Amino acid sequence: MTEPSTAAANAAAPTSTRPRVLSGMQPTDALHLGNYLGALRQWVARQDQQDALFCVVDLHALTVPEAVDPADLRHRSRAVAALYFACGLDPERNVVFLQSHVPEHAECSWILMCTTPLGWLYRMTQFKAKAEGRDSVGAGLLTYPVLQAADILLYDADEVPVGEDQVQHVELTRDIAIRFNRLFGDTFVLPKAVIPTSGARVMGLDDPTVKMSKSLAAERPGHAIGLLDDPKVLKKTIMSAVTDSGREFRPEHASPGVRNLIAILASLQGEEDTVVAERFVGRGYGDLKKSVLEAVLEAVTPIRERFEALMGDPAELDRILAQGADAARSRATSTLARVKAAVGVGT
Ligand code: AQP
Repeated sequence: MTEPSTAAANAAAPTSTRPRVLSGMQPTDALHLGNYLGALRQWVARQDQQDALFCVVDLHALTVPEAVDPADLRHRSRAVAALYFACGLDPERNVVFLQSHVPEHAECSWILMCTTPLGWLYRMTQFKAKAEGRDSVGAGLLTYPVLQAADILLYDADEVPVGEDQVQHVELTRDIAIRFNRLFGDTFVLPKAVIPTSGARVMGLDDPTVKMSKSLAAERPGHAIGLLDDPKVLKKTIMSAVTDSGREFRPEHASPGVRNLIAILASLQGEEDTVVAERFVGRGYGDLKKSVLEAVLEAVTPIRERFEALMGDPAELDRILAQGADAARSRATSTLARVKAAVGVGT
């Protein structure tokens, strides 16, 4: 991996005609195909057309403290960064960093927390889903979308490339910025979510009525296609995917599980769902699953190989992340100074 000198130079550049982009992932568990098709792949595809920062949002991983093993979190955060690079993000063209290395995120989040109505947070569907059935819920689970707003607003991001499940949070960020600007004068750029045309919502293979998610993958073998899963595990997961009682593919009767497999294959092959569906009319589900397996292996095998090489040189990975954090901080400090001046603190 090469020196991220351009990333640092980009960070110092005052403005750019390219859209400013910010996105990130939580290092909660192993990343899956939904994370790749919904987010990572478009980060990589557009890296020449944008001025982008990508973080590993490790502070967000603390929202369910029962699930936190400190040594494991430290390792996972680096592993997620390595996976960003293994999927093709170039540290020379993007600023890549760990959220906790830039303390301005937490400080900005506090100021935004004070202007965000509680009702807005209680309405978030992710909060409702993640709080459901728990005896006790930490305040961070409720307020983390405000930290996410700080992540985005600190970098004057115009665009936030995410999967469909995160659109509500990006809209909340926009509302938080609008409210702040109204109360304290124009301070924040208003961001918008950008979702991919395919792969924006990959569903679980064991239950196609729920989205593929890292937390469910940790509890349920067969739920997700892990980007780093062993080929044997991938085969087992994909060949056991839930379909329906039929034997062959009929588009007009396709169940959610079958439609999910078609959508995954279409997204991996860069084709329309209808075009892929046409090819499988009258063919057995086994054929469809084998094609999905082949397409998945073709996509993830080089990613896994690059990931292993990157994880084999932890000092180099840390060096790149330290440079990313410096570049991110130089932008975050100037926005935070603007925010503090607007509200009358820190001066
Ligand atoms: N199933 C999915 N299909 C398409 N995109 C998806 N993303 C997540 N699941 C799918 C996108 O991946 C990015 C990861 O964001 P995150 O790590 O902040 O968490 P998340 O959205 O809550 O993702 P997970 O995998 O479901 O994690 P857990 O289970 O930990 O909550 C986002 O851009 C997301 O839209």
